[in-house]
Amino acid sequence: QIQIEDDRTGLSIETLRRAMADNLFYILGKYPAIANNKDYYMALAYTVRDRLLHRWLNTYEAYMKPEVKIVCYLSAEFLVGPHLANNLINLGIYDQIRQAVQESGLNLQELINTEEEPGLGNGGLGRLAACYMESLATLEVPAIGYGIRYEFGIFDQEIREGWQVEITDKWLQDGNPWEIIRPESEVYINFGGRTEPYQDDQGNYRVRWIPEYVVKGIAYDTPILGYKVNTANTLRLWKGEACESFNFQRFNVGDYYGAVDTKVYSENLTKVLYPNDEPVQGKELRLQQQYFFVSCALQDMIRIHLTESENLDNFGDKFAAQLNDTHPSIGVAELMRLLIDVHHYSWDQAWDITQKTFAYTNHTLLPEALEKWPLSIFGRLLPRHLEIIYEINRRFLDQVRMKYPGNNEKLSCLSLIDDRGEKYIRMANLATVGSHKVNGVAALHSELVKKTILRDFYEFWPEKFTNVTNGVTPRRWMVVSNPRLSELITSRIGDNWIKNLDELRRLEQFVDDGHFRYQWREVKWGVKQDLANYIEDKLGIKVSPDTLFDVQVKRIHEYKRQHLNVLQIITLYNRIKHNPNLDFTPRTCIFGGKAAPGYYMAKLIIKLINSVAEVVNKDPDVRDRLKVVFLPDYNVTLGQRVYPAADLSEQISTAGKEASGTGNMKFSLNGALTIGTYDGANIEIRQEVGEENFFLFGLKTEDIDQLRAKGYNPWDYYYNNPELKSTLDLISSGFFSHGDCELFRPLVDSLLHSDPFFLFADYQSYLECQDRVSQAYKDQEYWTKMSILNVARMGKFSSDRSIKEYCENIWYAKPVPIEMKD
Ligand code: DL6
Repeated sequence: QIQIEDDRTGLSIETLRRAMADNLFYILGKYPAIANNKDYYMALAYTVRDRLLHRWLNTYEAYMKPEVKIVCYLSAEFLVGPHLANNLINLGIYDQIRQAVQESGLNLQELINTEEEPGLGNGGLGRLAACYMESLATLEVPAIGYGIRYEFGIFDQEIREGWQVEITDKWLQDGNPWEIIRPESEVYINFGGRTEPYQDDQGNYRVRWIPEYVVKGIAYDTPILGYKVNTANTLRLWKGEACESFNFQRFNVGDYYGAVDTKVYSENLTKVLYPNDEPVQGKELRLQQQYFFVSCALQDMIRIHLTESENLDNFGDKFAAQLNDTHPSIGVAELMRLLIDVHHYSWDQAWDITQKTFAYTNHTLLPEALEKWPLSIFGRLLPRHLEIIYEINRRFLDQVRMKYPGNNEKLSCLSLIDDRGEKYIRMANLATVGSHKVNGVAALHSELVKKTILRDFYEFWPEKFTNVTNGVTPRRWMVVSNPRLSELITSRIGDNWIKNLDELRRLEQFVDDGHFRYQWREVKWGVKQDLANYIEDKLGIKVSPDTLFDVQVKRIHEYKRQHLNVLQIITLYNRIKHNPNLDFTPRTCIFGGKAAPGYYMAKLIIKLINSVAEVVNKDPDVRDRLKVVFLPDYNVTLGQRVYPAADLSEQISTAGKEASGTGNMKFSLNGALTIGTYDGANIEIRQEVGEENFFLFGLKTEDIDQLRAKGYNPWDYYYNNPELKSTLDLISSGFFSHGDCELFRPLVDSLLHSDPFFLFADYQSYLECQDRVSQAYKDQEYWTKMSILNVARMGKFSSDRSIKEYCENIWYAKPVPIEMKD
């Protein structure tokens, strides 16, 4: 007997199979005979979505209750990665679906592989937002993620003749089965124009904003399901649309193209994600994007609040809004505007609500990433906000004057306006003043925030500053991406670790169990073999899982020092060339990562990696003991293949430059050992896993400061270190560039003449450390013990822990378990 509901919710193999076939026919309009894997993926995705809709709707309803506090994560980026496998795991229906798919004559993994991932982020910051959304749901904390539904996400990377080529990312091309459009949640966003004072009926002085144009924001919702709970939170991404998509007035006077002009203009707003290039100052569209999504979010929050409350007095109790870096920090001025101009609160009331609502996370100390907007652009686009920012600044600087009478230096540093030349709005200052808490993303980083970029604010408000060390979700980064290791772990300690990562500690008891170590190695070997197959398939390069897989995957940036890794590889190559029978631990050096399109040096580093690969991989003297591979188009999906297969994780940034890193956590959690500097979360990882299970090298932040103060001269290192010298000379000689001595000159010259990221200073220490790695890898039993201990002690780096800290210290938000109603 067949019931209709069954098809949407049932979990028997037979029902799942039928549901998929129904969706294939009724949603995709295809018969099995003409359907391809993409069609089946879509049919399956709808089948899964059906099964989480009940949870999603029940969750939404529960959040409407006045006493429920909702965390609103405001982020210009959400790098969520593919949804299907994660939803299967979190729903707890992976095995049923696999069987149903198999009984339909298909292979689940193949369907999973066809999913186009939404690349709505550049790297760490966007991926962190995604991990946090998943943990919020798993911990049953009410949350909405607010961001932008970019039509084109981060570009796809191809490698042609060793160079990066950027290809438009068309992730929406085949449709997106996970999102639901919510036309009823539309909002209107003003831009440009002017402001005008007026008196209302009661004689109050008010200001109204008469915009030049208005854009409509349309909400697209994606459910973010927690692991084995009923909570399905919402990721609400906004798309820009014209208020009126067709202008009849223009059409009637014969202006056919003008008739759709505003549509084109408005939709441009959310067309494309900005790659994190050089400074954004001149990029007006970027400021428009930021204001657009933040205003959409705040208006949405106000609407939600007013459905259950009469006024906004308790807005700060209903919502905690987290500013993910300064990108959404215009929200401070926007909430003030909404409260004062639209809802008629007094300045003081509005300011209390605003400060109570917002908190700000800083993710970088790099000067080029610190946002400041020229006043000219800002005032033209957001005239009312400029007035509000001036008033916030006036009041704030009065407080500063009170504390530091006559200290103009302090006023100038703390001011929201930089007026030392062309005037700018300093977004980090705005975010700090408008928030009740400011946090960095790892212990060292949070200390550096207090000592450097926000030093004067820290002195002024020490209690505002705190740290929340980043974390990653073990559901995606272990259960989904490394099922073999997850199963092995579960076979020994049960599966509670998936929700309580500290339980991994229980693995320590098996570290001396030879059979367990054998199984551990087998798992690693199998996953390495999979990656080796992938590499051969994609690049035609044969690599052996018996070699040490030494991996550096992350955005390409000089501060991350992929080129230090390359210098090391060339040095190893030189050693083999000088002594072909050298006792050498065979290594496969794997790289992956995108360079920002406008960042020439980063692109040249990619070219260098590929050029070195070309020479080393085919040199018969090397005898396959050293291989170099650059994996094109590194993204979340590829990360899921790579982290589990690594033996060695390269975390070699210049000390003080990597705010936290999260790749470092994903590697270690999957049993790779880290070679790393004293930077970001490396420090805390080392503390947790034990000094003896971590390969530390290089200068610390204070050493670098001293060296800089003393006068750093890279030439000294070049002349005094023969291996370094011959490595550099080999690059300059054109050996890796078919005799072209000019190709890599910008890189080599930058190192010799300034070396801003202190590669030469760390080179020797790095090489010696790599020698220790090679030595350690020879003793596989010992290496396996270190690998197990790494995994066993990584509990701290679950994003569940980070989220609990945010809830306790910053958001004051509590779990709300969802009861299922029909
Ligand atoms: O906090 C997430 C992530 C850190 O792990 C990285 O260390 C850091 O570089 C990254 N920061 C950015 C900065 N972008 N902006 N602005 O992506 O954040």
